[in-house]
Amino acid sequence: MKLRPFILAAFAALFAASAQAHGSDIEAHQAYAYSANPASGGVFMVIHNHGDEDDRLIGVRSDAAARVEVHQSVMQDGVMMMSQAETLVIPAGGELLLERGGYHIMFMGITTPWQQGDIVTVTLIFEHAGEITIDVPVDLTGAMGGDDEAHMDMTTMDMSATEDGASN
Ligand SMILES: [Cu+2]
Repeated sequence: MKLRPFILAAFAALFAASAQAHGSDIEAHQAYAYSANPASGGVFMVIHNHGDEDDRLIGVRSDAAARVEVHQSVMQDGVMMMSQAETLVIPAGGELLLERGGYHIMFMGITTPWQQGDIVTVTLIFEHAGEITIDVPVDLTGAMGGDDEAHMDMTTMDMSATEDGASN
């Protein structure tokens, strides 16, 4: 007789947890992980907010690297620089793009070097939606962001070419 309310409470807690996850307005699409070297890499995706309230990405977490941060890439004097991004808003009914050359989830000190087809598990922490954990496939083919790399290389080459030209 004394046990019953206890069991009911446990079931209620379980039910509440799963209901919350299913009722989330936040959805991640087209996620992929890319690394150009064994030590660091990025995770990219489109985050949709199907709700009618703005949400914010307030943190990221993963066991796949020593440090995981939300970064922003910006072009500064022809050089691609990265800095830790402030809290990112996913507008109501809108989306947030994490892409090469823009916002991305940065993995520094990768635990095991990423191989094509590997899965990187990352937890996104949202102000309203809470924590959402997704399994992201590693795609080293660079199909989506190969352009960015090419632009970066070209920019560097153009810069040195200009400098050479000026000194001649
Ligand atoms: Cu970065």
